[in-house]
Amino acid sequence: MSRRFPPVSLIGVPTDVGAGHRGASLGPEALRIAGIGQALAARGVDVRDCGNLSGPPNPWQPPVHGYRHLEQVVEWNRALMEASLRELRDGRMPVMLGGDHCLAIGSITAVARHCRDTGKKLRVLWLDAHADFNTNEVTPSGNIHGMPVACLCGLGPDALTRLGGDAPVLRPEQVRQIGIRSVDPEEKRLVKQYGLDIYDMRYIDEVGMKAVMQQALEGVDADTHLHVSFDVDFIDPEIAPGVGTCVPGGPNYREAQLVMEMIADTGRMGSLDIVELNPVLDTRNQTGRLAVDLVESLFGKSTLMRD
Ligand code: B3U
Ligand code: MN
Ligand code: MN
Repeated sequence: MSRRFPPVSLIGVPTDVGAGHRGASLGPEALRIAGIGQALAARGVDVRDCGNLSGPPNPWQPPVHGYRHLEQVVEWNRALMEASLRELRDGRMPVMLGGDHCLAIGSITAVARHCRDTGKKLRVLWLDAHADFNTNEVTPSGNIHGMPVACLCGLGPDALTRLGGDAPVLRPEQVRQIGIRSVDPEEKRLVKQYGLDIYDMRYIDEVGMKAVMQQALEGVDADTHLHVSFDVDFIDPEIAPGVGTCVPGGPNYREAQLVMEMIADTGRMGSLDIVELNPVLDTRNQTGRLAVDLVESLFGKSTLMRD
């Protein structure tokens, strides 16, 4: 068994209630078919597949007060928070197979509670094309997958901001966002107001991914729990077309690999979300297979002979 990584629990969360396209609900199965369990086991990681959580169907209704499917989003997130917390308390690393990105509210609320109980410092790496910092007042869509970072920072409905009891779950300075290239006009104002640390594509172009990751990981030490929230639309859609909201100009294969390798090198990743994979929009599970390939790098598979 791998000495570097704790045992892993795969938690499937087959829902797209927070998204603007149907299909992310099929993400968990696409990741399994792409071999996520076997790939981690081959790296020497002790893997348990907990199967899929269950929750309400997607009613496919328009937004109410700026939120689409709030009740269903709360229900799925509550189930995920409880499942993640169980695995964390059992000494295991929850790897959430999403599902859309609204689910990060549940996974990260669980991680934050666990960090509070164990005295660890929490750092969140948000790999995404989007800042996901909308509120019901400024959202262009009402889709809650565009709001999880705001909710975790205390901006949102009580049912989501207080899922675990206390709010806010996160202070903005605990979050680093990487790969961002689509921020809505009012959302831009909010991220500036809250002082979010955003490494957007322009900055990545200017200084390079290595420097970006060194900065994003600065201060991560033995007392840090690193949560990685990996929205698959982070990667350039030329190589990762299987997502609902493609934004051109993302990290290429090598840049994405470097991100994962540098996270693995810290040895501090304690939890992971893999979200927004939409097999309905994919070609022959190309994006699912790429996501698994990148997750292997997160678990220490280096392209060079460094292990
Ligand atoms: N910012 C837009 C689009 C979006 C956010 N996250 C995704 N898409 N995947 C919104 O609807 O909030
Ligand atoms: Mn996202
Ligand atoms: Mn996104």
